[in-house]
Amino acid sequence: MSNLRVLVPPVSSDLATGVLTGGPVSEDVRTIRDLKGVFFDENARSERSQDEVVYRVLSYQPVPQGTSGGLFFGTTFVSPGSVGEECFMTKGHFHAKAEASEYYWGVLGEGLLLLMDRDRSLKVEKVARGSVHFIPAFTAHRLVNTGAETLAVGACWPADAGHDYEAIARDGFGVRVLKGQVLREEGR
Ligand code: M6P
Ligand code: ZN
Repeated sequence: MSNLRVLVPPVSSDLATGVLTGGPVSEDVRTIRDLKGVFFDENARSERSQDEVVYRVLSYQPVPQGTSGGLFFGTTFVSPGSVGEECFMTKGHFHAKAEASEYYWGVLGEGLLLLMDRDRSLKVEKVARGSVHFIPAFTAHRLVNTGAETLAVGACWPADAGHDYEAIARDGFGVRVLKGQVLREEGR
């Protein structure tokens, strides 16, 4: 027998905050400017400070995007706030490889996970510290911060899932979350 070296993995996730450190960790930031057409009240969005951060995503992508069999790991941090009465949220997406599924889990804060399948059937799940959310194949997903603190949500998704933002930009998500209200949005 011979000694085998024990390695320290390159990335850590702070379980209390979801913050990823080490490398390589990438950061994507979405400001009010980037979210044109996402909120119901586009006027309210266009009139406010465009540089305000709505959410950011830290991710660890150890294999090239598109790698079959690979996995990515990340945390989404959605700021507290609203555009008009509508709570801050992510753009939301289907996967480009539509059959790819994903896990989300609540780390910090309070929010909702909006899920919409290909027939536009909706499901809304409560996101809280420790909640585990399986996002099935063919299902669009969007996070909403309904609380007063940052919402941090972990995610693990296939490296070849990709993002399809078009369908939601065109047809909407079918549900709008205002402060204290979850409303079905009909006929768009
Ligand atoms: C999670 C994952 C990412 C996604 C991010 C932000 O971290 O699902 O793939 O990019 O949330 O969501 P969106 O791409 O809809 O803005
Ligand atoms: Zn996804």
